[in-house]
Amino acid sequence: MDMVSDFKQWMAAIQQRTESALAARLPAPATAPQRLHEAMRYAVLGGGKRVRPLLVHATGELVGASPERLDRAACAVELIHVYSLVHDDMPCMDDDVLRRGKPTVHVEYDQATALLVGDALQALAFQVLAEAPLCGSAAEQLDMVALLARAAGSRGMAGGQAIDLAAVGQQLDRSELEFMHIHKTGALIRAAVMLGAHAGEPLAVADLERLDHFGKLIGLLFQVVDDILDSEADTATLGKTAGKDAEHDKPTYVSLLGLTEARRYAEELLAAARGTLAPMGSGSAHLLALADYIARRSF
Ligand code: GRG
Repeated sequence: MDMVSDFKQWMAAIQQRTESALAARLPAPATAPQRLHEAMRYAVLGGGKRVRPLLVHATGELVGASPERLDRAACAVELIHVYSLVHDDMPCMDDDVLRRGKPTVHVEYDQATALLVGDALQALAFQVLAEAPLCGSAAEQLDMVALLARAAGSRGMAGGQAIDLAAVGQQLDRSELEFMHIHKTGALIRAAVMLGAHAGEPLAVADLERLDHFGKLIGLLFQVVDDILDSEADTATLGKTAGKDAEHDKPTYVSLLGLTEARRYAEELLAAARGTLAPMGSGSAHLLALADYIARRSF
């Protein structure tokens, strides 16, 4: 089988097992409080590319972690991601009505339910990470819990979101934009790589640092590509000015650098990410393929 078909098959298999692992860990819809549990399942199941779980598994494979343990780390990071999407979509933030092709949680249910769905998903993420052995020692598992907490908190994703909200209508320079995205989108992507890295055999510090740097680069890459895709979609469908988030007038890589330079920057980040993993050998094939997928995705 060629490498592209192998990767596609691997990706579909991980997406499927992530769906089952999430479905098994979410509270059953018929149990009380029924409306909250239904809404949690509505938010999490049946959608999304599952990029973060794919990263957990690809990194975990590289370090010989068991797939069942990786499922738990993958669920934890995806639950945090979905919580952030549910809250981000609310009227007090981005005020979006569609997510993953269906009405957002506050539209389908109501705002209070959406708030609680986010809260409960965040708590469930840490429960899943903490409630059974996940790696070599309890101390290392605590490190994983702390790692995810830092990535989600005010010095990670939530902090990045705060910077983003404060930037509406403002001019950000390139380093400020970078700082915001390294936190808002990048921190969780980086944490996904590092959770996978901690779930297997202990790694040499140099290899851990390599993976951490790789995670940082692809986190940024993810956002640069997201800005490029948004800009292309806006220009194609609505005839808006390329690169402007017309709804909120937020700065993006495209508005700051222009489309050509933003594309060039994405290629530069991809090459740097690939280069970082070069010393890690053939075990990193899926991780490299995921970096390519993040760079070349069309949605
Ligand atoms: C509310 C604390 C809090 C944080 C929100 C990540 C985030 C912070 C908001 C999401 C806003 C957004 C659309 C950012 C652009 C990049 C991004 C994270 C896109 C969505 O992630 P994908 O493409 O989504 O992985 P799927 O649906 O495939 O999981």
